[in-house]
Amino acid sequence: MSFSSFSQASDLPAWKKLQELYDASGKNLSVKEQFQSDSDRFAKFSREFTNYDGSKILFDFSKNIVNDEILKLLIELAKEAKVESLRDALFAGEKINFTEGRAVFHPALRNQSNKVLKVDSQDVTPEVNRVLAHIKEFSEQVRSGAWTGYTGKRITDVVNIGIGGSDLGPVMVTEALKHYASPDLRVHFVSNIDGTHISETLRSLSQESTLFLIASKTFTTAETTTNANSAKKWFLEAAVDEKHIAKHFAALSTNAEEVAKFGIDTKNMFEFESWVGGRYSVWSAIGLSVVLYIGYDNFEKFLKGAEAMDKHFTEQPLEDNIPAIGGLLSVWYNNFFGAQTHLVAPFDQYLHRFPAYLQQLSMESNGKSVNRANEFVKYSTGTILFGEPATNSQHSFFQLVHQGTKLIPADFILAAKSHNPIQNNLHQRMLASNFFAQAEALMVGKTEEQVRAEGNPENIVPHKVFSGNRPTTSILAQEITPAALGALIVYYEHLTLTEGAVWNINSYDQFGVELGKVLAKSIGSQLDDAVAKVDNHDGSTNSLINQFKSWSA
Ligand code: G6Q
Repeated sequence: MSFSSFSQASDLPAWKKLQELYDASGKNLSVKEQFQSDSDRFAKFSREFTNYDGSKILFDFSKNIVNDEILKLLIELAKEAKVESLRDALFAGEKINFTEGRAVFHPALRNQSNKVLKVDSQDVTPEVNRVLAHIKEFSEQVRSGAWTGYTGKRITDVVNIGIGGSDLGPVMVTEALKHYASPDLRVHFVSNIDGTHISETLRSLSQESTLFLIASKTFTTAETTTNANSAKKWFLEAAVDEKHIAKHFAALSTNAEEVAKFGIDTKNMFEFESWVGGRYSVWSAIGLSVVLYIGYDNFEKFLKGAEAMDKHFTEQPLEDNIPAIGGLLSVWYNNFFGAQTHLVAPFDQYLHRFPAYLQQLSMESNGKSVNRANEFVKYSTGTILFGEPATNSQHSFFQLVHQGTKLIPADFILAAKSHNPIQNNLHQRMLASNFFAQAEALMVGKTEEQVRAEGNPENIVPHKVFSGNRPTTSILAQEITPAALGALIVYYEHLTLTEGAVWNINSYDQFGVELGKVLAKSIGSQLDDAVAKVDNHDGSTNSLINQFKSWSA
C-alpha cells in the first residue's frame, strides 16, 4: 500500500518539527497579535470554494492558531503522511478499507460527469446510473400521484425505517433542504428500537397513503428489521392482503435475498454496493427519502455540489485544498494542543441535524486506536464532535467554550441569504451578527484592564476576563441550496479522510458499532423469559437484568 509506508505519525520528521515549534512558540501564538502585525492575514488564511453552479462558500481559517510557518509544516506533515496517496487510492477504487477488504468508493455515487470509475477492474458508473434512473422514475411517480396506495389514494407520507448511516444522512438532508420540499409529501424517520419511535410516528398516519422505505445496507440490522416488521403488521391490520405490500414497501439495500424474504418485491428494491459505507451512503439509494421529498432535480444538484468538492479535493494542491487544511488544523489542535473536542455550530435552523450527522461521520470513522501497521497509535486520534445550532447553543454550552479550561476548536456555519427573510430580513441580520460577534469574541477575548474599565469591583474582575485566542473556522455560504449542502458535507468527509490519513488509521471500518449489534442479541434472548433469574454475567449486570424483569413484569 503506497499510502501507508510509515507506522506512527509521531515519528515523521514534520510531526517532530511541529512539536518543537509548538513548544517554542506555537502554543503562545496570539491570533489577535497576528492580525495586528499582518494586514494580509485574512487573505492568506481564507479560501473560497466555487461550486459547479458558480455559487461560492468562503472558508475563513484565519481565526485559527496558525501562521505561515505552522501551516507550511502541517502541509509537510500531510505530504510525509501521504495524504494525497490515500486520497488517490480512494478515488481509484482501491481496497483502502483493508480490514474489511473493501473499496471506499462513495465518490462514484456523485459522478455526475460520468467518468469511468472502476472497482475490481469493472466500471461501476453504468450500475450507479441505472439505480439513479430507477430512483428518478419511482420518485416522479410517487410525487405526481401516479403511484397510488392499495385503495387508489395518493401517497402523502413516507416513513424511512433505518438506523445509523441508513438514517442520519436522510434525516439531516431532508431537514436541511426542507425549503425545497413538496408540500404534498411528508417524510418521517424511524430509527430507534424503542417502540415509542414507530408508535408515535404511525399514530397520525393512514395505511392507505403511507409508503415505507426500509433502509438497510445489510437488511439484517435488528432495530431496522424489527421496526420494519412492526410497520408491516400495522399496515396489514388495515390492508389485510399481503399482495398490497408491493405498493407500500420499498427496500434500499445491498441484500436482495433478505429483502425478498421480508416480502418486498425486488422490483421495489433500490440497490447499492458493498463499497458504500453506511455513513457515506446518503448519496446512494439510501437517499431515496430525500429524492421523494425535494424531487430528483434537486437531488441531482446535491450530487453535483458534492462532486464539485470532490474535484476540488482531488485537484487542488494541499496549500489550497480546503478539506485538507480543515483536517490538518484538526490534527494541530488534537495532537499538539491536546484538544479533545470539536464544536460545529450551524447558525442555521435548517442545519439543526448537521452536527449529529457529522458526529457519526467523524467519530465512527476516526474513533480508532490501531494504525494501518497494526500497532497501537502513540497519539490521540478521533475528535469528540458535538454541536447544536446557534443562536440556541450560545444560550447554553457556549459558556464553556468562552471561559472553560478546555480548548474547543469550533466551526461556525452561516448562509448569507436566508430562505425566510422575514421582517425585512431582521432575523437574518441578528443571526449573522451573532455569527460574527461570537467568532470575534472568542479570538479577541477581554482583558483585566477592559473589565476594570467597565467599572467592575476588583473581586469580580477575574470572573469577567475572557482569555481569547479560542480558534474558530467561519464557513460562510451564499445560501443553503442542494449544491451548497452537497459540497459542505463532502468538505467534512475529506477533512475526516485527511485526519485519518495523518493518524494512519483505517477510517472506513466500524467494529465498535458492530460489537453492539452482537452483544444485545445474547442478553435479548435472556429477556424473552420474563421470570427466570440470570446469573452468568458480572454482579452488576445480573442484578440490573433481574430488577428489570421484576419491574417490567
Ligand atoms: C455506518 C455504520 C452504521 C450502519 C448501521 C445500519 O457507517 O456501519 O451506522 O449504517 O448500523 O446498518 P444497515 O444499513 O446495514 O442496517
